[in-house]
Amino acid sequence: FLSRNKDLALVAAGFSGGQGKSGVDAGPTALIEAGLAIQLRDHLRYNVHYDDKIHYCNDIVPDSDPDHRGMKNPQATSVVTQKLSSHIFSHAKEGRFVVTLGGDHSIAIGTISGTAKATRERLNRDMAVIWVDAHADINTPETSDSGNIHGMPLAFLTGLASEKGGKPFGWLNSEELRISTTKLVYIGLRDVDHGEKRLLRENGIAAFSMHDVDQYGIGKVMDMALAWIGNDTPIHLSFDIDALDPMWAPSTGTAVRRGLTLREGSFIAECVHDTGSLIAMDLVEVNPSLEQEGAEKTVEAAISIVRCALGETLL
Ligand code: HAR
Ligand code: MN
Ligand code: MN
Ligand code: MN
Repeated sequence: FLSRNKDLALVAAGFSGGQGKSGVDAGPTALIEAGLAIQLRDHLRYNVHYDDKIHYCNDIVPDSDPDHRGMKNPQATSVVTQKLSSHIFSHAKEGRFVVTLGGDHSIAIGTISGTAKATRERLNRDMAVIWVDAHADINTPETSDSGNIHGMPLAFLTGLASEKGGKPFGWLNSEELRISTTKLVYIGLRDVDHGEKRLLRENGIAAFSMHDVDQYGIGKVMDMALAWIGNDTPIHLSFDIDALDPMWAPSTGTAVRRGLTLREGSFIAECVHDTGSLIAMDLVEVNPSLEQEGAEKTVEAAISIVRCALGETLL
């Protein structure tokens, strides 16, 4: 359904309200300034739709945003992700491959709900999500210690943390915006909270931790991950740069040691491209203001992950 699709929408989602550190809103600008859009056009020969705007940033947030169920910035994050969701949907329903640059990982609430809905409308299929991250990002507001929504997107997207209509994330109640826990696969986990471990176990969610990467090697892990998803299932890849070891990606808000090498991260992206089923990707949590002497390295790593997911290194 997608092979040889060369129409690509590039969306810059510079939002930082899903966590507490400023600077991650400048992630998209750093990636664009380092030449990402030009490389996708001239080198990888995509027909890139990019409106030269950093969308949905911190400028549309409400004046007053009291905590709700322990969540910080609930209204801002809701407004931003809901706008992002319909923007992503409008690109994806035209059959464009959508690349979204974050921003913190809360933006995946918008990107994944948008592509899930478009995939249902356009292909009449349920989409799978490959979540590459040091963290599981599946806390409910009640299991979260931090209240940071970037640690919760998958709880909202799977319905594990649903809200009543009228509440900040009540807009996600529509089934067409959600994904099934059976179609979610993790790779790279190494910093998972207690409540999250229980959610993964109780819902039988497929998760390949760094321990599994060491035990089986990244090649076998990708075979198993893709076998779980099955052939001909549309895939949304959500790649948190903190999945990589801080040696490769130091400029990120919650760096965790013992991570993927740049080569392993690139291999994941290549394998997903190689399925021919990739319909969208997010590249999130690049924060150029942290560990500034490593910012360039982090940006380069992020760009090379995107390029690999778009087929650069395959012969
Ligand atoms: N699990 C922790 C929390 O919920 C940390 C979340 C993580 N940070 C991220 N997301 N960068 O992957 O607060
Ligand atoms: Mn656009
Ligand atoms: Mn994340
Ligand atoms: Mn993370």
